[in-house]
Amino acid sequence: MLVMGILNVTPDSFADGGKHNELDAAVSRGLEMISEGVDIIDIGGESTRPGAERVDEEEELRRTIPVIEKIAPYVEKNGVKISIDTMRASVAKAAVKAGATIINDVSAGQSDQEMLSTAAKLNVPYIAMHWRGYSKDMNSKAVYRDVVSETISELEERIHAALSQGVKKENLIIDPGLGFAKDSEHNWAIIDAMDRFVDLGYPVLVGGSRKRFLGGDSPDQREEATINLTKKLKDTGIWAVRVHSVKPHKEVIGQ
Ligand code: PMM
Repeated sequence: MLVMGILNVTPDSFADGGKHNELDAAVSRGLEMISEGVDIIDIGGESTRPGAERVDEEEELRRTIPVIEKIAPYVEKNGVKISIDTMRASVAKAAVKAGATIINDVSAGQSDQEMLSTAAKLNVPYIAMHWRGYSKDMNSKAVYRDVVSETISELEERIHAALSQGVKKENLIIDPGLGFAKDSEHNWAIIDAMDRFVDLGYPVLVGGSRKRFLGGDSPDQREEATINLTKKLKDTGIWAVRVHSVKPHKEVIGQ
């Protein structure tokens, strides 16, 4: 099981804030993750937390591309990959040009009409996450009769869309989208049924790190619960966990 380390380049991501320090802080966190044994660094410039507003394309490019360019020279020799966490085809394209080799699209092609064909052309692994709409009002879409079956069938629709736009089967990775249009009980039901997602036959990425369903009043208070989640997922056959802290998860996995 692999560890994907989260590198969010958003104004609230680095404690000392300020645009001047943002690039340096992001690059040094990326290099720190490499030294901790990360497998993939997931770089994103748009917050997808519940309630978050969208950022414009120019700002997303400004936040992410320089970080990728600066980290890219260090990744290959350490056997690490960079993924770009974006819903925009243009950002995915620029990121791959700058050195990213995986596209992580939380909307699974539903936000940008050009995304699936762009991913097909770029011919890199493409992560398709279960998504019902933008963060601003996604909580109102957390309505299910059977969350596991519905999440699976909606993911299957996205798999079909990706394949029909030319994304190769061997490049597809799926993600149940913990916390995206899902209440706490929905997230836990999905976690308990992880074998059904693995059985779909695609590598499965799970991103539960520090999310609200883990309890606690702030993201920092959810670190222990995040580590326990990785312990729980360890033997389910999933491909990777997407987490903020790399080291404890590498330890749990035992690599
Ligand atoms: N979660 C967030 C952002 N990107 N990508 C994937 N594939 N899966 C996720 O669960 C996911 C994601 C939001 O979490 P953050 O604000 O802590 O980055």
